[in-house]
Amino acid sequence: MRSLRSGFSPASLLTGAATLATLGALLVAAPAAQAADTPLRDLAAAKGKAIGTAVTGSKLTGTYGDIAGAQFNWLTPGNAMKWETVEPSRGTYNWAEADQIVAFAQAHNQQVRGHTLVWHSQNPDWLENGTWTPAELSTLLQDHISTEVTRYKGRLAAWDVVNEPFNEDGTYRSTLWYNGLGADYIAQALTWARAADPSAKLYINDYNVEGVNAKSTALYNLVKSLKERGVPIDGVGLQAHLILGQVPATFQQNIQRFADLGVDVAITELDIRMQLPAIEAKLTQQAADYKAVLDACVAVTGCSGVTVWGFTDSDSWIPDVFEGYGAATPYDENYVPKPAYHAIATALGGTTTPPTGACTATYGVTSQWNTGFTGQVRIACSGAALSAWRVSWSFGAGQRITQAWNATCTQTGTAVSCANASYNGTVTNGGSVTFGFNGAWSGTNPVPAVTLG
Ligand code: 9MR
Repeated sequence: MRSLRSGFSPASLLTGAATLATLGALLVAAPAAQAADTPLRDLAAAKGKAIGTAVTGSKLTGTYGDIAGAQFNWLTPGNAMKWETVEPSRGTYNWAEADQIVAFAQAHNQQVRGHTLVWHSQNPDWLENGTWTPAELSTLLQDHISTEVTRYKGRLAAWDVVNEPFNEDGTYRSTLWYNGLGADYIAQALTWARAADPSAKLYINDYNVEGVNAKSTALYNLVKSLKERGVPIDGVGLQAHLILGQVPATFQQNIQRFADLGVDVAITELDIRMQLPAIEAKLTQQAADYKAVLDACVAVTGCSGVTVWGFTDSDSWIPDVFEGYGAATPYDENYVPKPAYHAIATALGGTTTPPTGACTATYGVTSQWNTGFTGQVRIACSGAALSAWRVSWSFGAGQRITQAWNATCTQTGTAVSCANASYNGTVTNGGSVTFGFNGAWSGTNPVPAVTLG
């Protein structure tokens, strides 16, 4: 349904150069109850723990950048430091995204976990499809590690040197490296990394090693023997890609046994996926699961901290890989903190009372031309619901709404107020409603702060 609002000025005719629209510029109105909460990074620091997130460099602006900078004290590049990213063709390096993330971290007083130097996945085709003698493979690996670790020498606190070396039964995974160099590629990689940057902590990182099982025991035995041999190994990364309701009962015991070996333990890639839709009962269970993971790390001195694998559901690998699953991170896709966020805060000693849920309005400009623009507002609920809504904002730069649809909008001076139409007042828990409008602008067209009430 599309209804023309009466009572608005027609779009004024403007002259001058057209300005390119900032497509999709978004501003989220965070519920007031959450604005005063202590950032996770401050809570974690008070406990001497790291709270980190994987990030995508190109997204580190706007709300995504604000949250990444404000809430976390560690960052891991999700893909930017992988071999296929940094050396897509042999001898041609691309450090742009990795450099950007490291600079962002430095600007925000954050530590960086480098990820990852030796893996069976996300290698460039030239490497994966090449035919190499063991000697050539060894040289390639040494050069790669030396080049990348040296580039960030002194600026990274830790490296996931070797990623995912084991099968589920605890045998070594058959990879380019294992097949070409034997199991000792791990010791060699660690030794080369130490030589390139003696100050970075060196980790072996794997998944499905959170509880005591055959795979984590193989990792345990490897770390034990590396230490006995004097190979540089400082820590183990337990990735923790978990499923709702399935935090292993032996999680803390497992962290403790690694810590007792004298290595750091980091939870490096935490997410907890659920079958969609993300109804309230699942979000509540997810919060309990997040809390169990954080509690286990807080309880063991040798657990250095927890990194989530993306902090928002809009930047998570889960929906792409597990069909029908998602909602695995602490913020929903509109950057609204979920119960899981508050569970992390609570586990880190936060004292605020978490709101049971929230609805937020998000304003975006979807297209813009020299005299006009089309905007949209999305109202989304997570852990809460609405039966009617009104969204208000102030157009500080003289913008005028000329037409609205899926809402009844009025504008008095700069003040705009849009209420639900007869058919879209209900926003279910986990659901959303969108309305749109056309407007006129001149000079600038900044995104206003919107209020949902
Ligand atoms: O988050 C990463 C995603 O963007 C990539 O498409 C994917 C490819 O395998 O890798 C993801 O990160 C992985 C991490 O590097 C190692 N552990 C498993 C993670 C999820 O696949």
